[in-house]
Amino acid sequence: MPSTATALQATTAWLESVEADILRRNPGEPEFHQAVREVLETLAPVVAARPELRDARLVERLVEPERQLVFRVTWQDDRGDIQVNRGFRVEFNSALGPYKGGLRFHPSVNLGIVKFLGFEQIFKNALTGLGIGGGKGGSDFDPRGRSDAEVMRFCQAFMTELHRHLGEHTDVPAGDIGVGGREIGYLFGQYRRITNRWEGGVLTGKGTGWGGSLIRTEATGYGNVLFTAEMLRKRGEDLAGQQVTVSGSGNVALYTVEKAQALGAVVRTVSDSAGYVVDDKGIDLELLKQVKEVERGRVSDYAARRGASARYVEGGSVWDVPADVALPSATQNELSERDATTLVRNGVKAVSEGANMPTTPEAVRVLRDAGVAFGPAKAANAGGVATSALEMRQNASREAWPAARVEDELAQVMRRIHDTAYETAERHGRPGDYVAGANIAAFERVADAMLAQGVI
Ligand code: NDP
Ligand code: 2IT
Repeated sequence: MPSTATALQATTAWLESVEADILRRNPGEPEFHQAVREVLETLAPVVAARPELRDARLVERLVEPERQLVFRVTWQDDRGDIQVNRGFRVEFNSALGPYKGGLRFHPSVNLGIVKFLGFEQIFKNALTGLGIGGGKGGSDFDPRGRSDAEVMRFCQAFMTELHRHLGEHTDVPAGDIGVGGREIGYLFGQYRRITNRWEGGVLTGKGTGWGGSLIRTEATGYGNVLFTAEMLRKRGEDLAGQQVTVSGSGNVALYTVEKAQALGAVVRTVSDSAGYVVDDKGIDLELLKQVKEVERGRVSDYAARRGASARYVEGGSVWDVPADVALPSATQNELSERDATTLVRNGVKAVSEGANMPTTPEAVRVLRDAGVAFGPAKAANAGGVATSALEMRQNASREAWPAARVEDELAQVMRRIHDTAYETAERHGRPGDYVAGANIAAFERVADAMLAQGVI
C-alpha cells in the first residue's frame, strides 16, 4: 500500500490530467472550466481513499452531461418583426432524481454558461438530501425593455420546443436570472396547452393559487441568510447588529435583504448592472419591492425616491462599502480579487454566495487566507431548489402546505447542509473549508448512486 501522502499526490496529479482533458474537449467555455476546476481541486482526499470511484470513472462521467439540447426559438415582436433566439437545456445528471434546475433568460447565456450552472446544480441538489438530479437551461433572449405580450410570445415559442423533453419525472425547470413568476406562468400555460395535461410538478415557482409553494419566492435569499447565520454561530456570533452588503436587486437579493433585516442586521446596499445604492438608514424594503417587483425599475429609481439617506453610485463596486458580512446575489464573477482584498481590509467576517459562482477563484483564496467564513453557492443558495423540491412534493400529493411548514423545512434543510459541509470538511482535514466539505459530501452522494446504478 502506498502511504497516504503518496496516494494523495498521485490522485491530485490524476485529477489534474482529467481536468486538462475536460478543457481540451470543451473549448471556449471558461465558466464551465472554472466550475469544474473548483470541484476537482477538492476531491483528492475522497478519490484517493476510495479507488473504486476512480475505477468506475465516476469523475469522467460526472463532468459529461447526460444530454445537451440546443434549439432555435423564433417569435414575433410587437412591431411584427421576427426575432430569432437560441434555447438551451443541459440535462446533466439524473442519478438522484429528475433533472432539476432553473432557466436563465439573459443576453450573456451560451452553452458554456448553462453547463457551468448545470454542473453546479448536480452538487447543490445532492446537498439538499432530496431526490433531485441536476440540470439548467435558458436563452440569450433579453427581457429588458420587452412588453408583457412579447415576453409571453417568447415563453410560448421556447416551451413549444422544450416541452417534449420535460415531465414531472423527467426534467423540471424553474426560474433563474430573468425568469420569475410571470415567465413561469406563461411557460406552464403553454406546456398545459400542448400536452393537454395539468401536470403541476413539471415546473416550480408557480403562482401560489395554482400549484406553487408558499415561500418558494423567498427561499433562496432566506436560505442564504440562514446559512450565514449558521456559519456565524460556529464562531460564536449572530447577525444582529451586523452591517451587511447585498449585491443585486432581483429575486435573490430582495429576500436576502428581508431575512437579514428580520434577524436584526443592517443592510445598506443593493445594486444592478448599472450601479449601486448606499442607504445610511438601511434599505427600505417596501419601497425597493415597489420599484423592483411592481414597477420593474432600477436601483437608481429607488435612490431617487428614497430621499437624503440614499445615494446612487453609477458603475463602481458595491464591495467598496465597508461590511461585516457580504452576500453577493447578482451573477457569476461579480466579486473579484480586488473586491475581496477591500472587504478583508474593511474587516469582513463572512461572505456567503446567494448568486451562483459570484466570487472569482482568486477572491476565494484571499478570503480563505484571511480566515473569513466563506459559504459556497452550492451550499449557501440551495434553499431555492430545496423549496422547489418541496413544491414538487406538494404537487405529487395535491396538497398546499402553510407558509410556516415550508419555512420550517427550509430552515432544517439549510442547517443540515451547513452541518454536512462543516463536518465533511473536518473529517477530511480541512476544518472550516465549506468549499471542500460541500464538494466532497455532494460528490459522494451522487457517485454512490451512480455506482449502484451500473455502467450508464
Ligand atoms: P433576477 O433576474 O431576479 O435578478 C438578477 C439581478 O442580478 C439583477 O439585479 C441584475 O441586474 C443583476 N445582474 C444580472 N446579470 C448581471 C451582470 N452581468 N452584471 C451585474 N449585475 C447583473 O435573478 P435572481 O435574483 O433569480 O438570480 C440572481 C443570482 O442568484 C444568479 O446568479 C442566479 O443563478 C442565482 N440563484 C437564483 C436562484 C433562484 O431561485 N432564483 C436560486 C439559486 C441561485 P440588471 O437588472 O441590471 O441585469
Ligand atoms: O440556481 C438555482 O438553484 C436555481 N435557479 C433554482 C433552481 C430550481 O429548480 O428551483
